[in-house]
Amino acid sequence: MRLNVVSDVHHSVAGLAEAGADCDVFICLGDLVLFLDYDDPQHGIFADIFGEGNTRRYIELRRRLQFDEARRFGRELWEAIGADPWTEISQKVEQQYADLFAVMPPGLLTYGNVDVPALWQQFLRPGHRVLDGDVATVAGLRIGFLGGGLQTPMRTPFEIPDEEYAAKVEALGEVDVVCSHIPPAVGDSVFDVVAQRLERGSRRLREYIEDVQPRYVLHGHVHQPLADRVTIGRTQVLNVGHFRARRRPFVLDID
Ligand SMILES: [Mn+2]
Repeated sequence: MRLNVVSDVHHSVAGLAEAGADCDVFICLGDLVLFLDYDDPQHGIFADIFGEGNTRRYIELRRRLQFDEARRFGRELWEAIGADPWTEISQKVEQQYADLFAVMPPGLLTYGNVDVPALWQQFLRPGHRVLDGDVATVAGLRIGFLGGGLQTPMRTPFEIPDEEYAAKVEALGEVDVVCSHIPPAVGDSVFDVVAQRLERGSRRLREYIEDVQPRYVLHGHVHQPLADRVTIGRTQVLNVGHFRARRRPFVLDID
């Protein structure tokens, strides 16, 4: 059985329709929205609203981990245009979802941390099945899904408390494949060599892998990882890559 998997789409429409070709199952691990791209300050919702110069400054503050200053700067920008942030942002998120779901292949989908689950429903088309904390069985293969991320100072839109994430992990039971937006907490998987920072992986997911030993764990979230594959016992943990940069799916053949 062939799985074509994408993650971290970040409003990249190019190549998305084709990503579902020549496979038995298409899977998307979320992060559909492009809010802020550290490597591309001209694009994304923040740049659309405030322009490239302000975006560069905002990114610089966050790169230096000055999150309070970045938030203050953001507040000043919003006050200057006199708009309600959520109204503005949600309209732009909806536009990005409309663009993406129009070409999203039918398949199994879960949320990233840069997603707004409440806004997905209206854009789903027939054949789009959303799973988060539950299992799909395809040709006898049990595939468990874990959406979203854990809480960080970045305060991206779909971050959940550790206990809530752990409950979703526990709800999976035994599966053959785990599809999770974030990786397990393993040093080489969570370190981004370009951003030079550790992303948050899940310790509970790591424990689950040690106990249950699924054949594969497929994840995204870390755009430029130190290692895109690690093994934990018999389990292969594979980073499927940053679709916005790759423009093609990760292909996994399972016998
Ligand atoms: Mn991402």
